[in-house]
Amino acid sequence: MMAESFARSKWVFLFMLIFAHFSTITLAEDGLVANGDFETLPSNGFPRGAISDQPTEIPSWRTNGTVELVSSGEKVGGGMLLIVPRGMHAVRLGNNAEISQELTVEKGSTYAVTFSAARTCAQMESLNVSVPPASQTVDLQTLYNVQGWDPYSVSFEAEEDKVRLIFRNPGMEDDPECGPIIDDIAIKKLVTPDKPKENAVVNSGFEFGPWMFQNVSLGVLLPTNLDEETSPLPGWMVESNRAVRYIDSNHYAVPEGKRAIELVSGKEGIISQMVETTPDKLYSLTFSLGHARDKCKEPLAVMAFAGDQAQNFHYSPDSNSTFHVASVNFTSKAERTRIAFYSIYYNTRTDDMSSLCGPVVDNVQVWFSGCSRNELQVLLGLGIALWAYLLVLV
Ligand SMILES: [Ca+2]
Repeated sequence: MMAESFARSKWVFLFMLIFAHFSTITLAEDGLVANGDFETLPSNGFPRGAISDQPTEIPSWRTNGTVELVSSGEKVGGGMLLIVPRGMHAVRLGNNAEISQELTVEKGSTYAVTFSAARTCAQMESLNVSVPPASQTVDLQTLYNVQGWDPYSVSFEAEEDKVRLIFRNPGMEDDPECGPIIDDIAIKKLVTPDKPKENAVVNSGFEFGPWMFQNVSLGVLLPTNLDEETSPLPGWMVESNRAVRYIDSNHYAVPEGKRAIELVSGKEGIISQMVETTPDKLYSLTFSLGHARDKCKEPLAVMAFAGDQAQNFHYSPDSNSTFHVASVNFTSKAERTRIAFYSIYYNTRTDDMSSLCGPVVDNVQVWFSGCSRNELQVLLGLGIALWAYLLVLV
């Protein structure tokens, strides 16, 4: 009897152990990471006023160096008002300071990290975002909009089930009150969409991309990304120094679906993709060219590249629609053809004259449009031969 109950309790214990083990593996869900908005109350309360000597406790995060929890409405030494992107609190990273958090992810998957950042001083400020060994430094020098902060997205491929997401200020400024402010950190597991049969472009409508907060109207900036395998915008690269803006239909006019790209950096903001083509065939690149209805000052125009073809297109305003379709014909030269877009002009909004904006590109398609000249000659030859044959018969 004793032995039996002992055996039973042993099983119960084993079962509980297994259950406890599995319950600790909770994969990071799409959206804010734990205390990603820095609104969780620290055990000793939110710090008040200027930089304290005590290291700041930030729930769910590990810190290193001078990391401050800043509050909305707070001022720094020079009397400058600190920018808190959303909510009441955010963090500021001092020289070489960092915050990090461990995330449980799916090994081998690609994740996009979305975060909001603001610079505090006019100096060169940047932010290094890493999930070792992946690391990317985002330049915060350019102010893309008048509010002084912007959401950004970078991506990484998970090499382990547990990874550490690190934000570090690589700067060494003289003024200790300088250093980027970050807020609203979210992640999203990316899926690469299947390529439709008749279109060679992956993620042609930009519907697959990084996390966007429903109530943030600034879109998400996509900085330089030369690795098409690990891109926050699956299939696409941003092969320029400056960013392009990923926009949503909740806040912008989007030609098709819920997402599109706004080219906000003139010739310095280029998106591209290498598409699969069959050499020596005629193709058409078609895309929607639009206005985001964000008070962007016209004229709006893009330069579209497809293989060795480059053509510019001006957006022509139409009272019935916010976009029209443009196309470029090209003959493929290889098994991969580069398609790319940039904005010809540097546009700003008419209301504040300084927020950057530009033409919208969406629904990019590359489709087989016919035979090459050589093949046409062969067909023509065959046609003539057929006619000759028929004439002989008659
Ligand atoms: Ca779209």
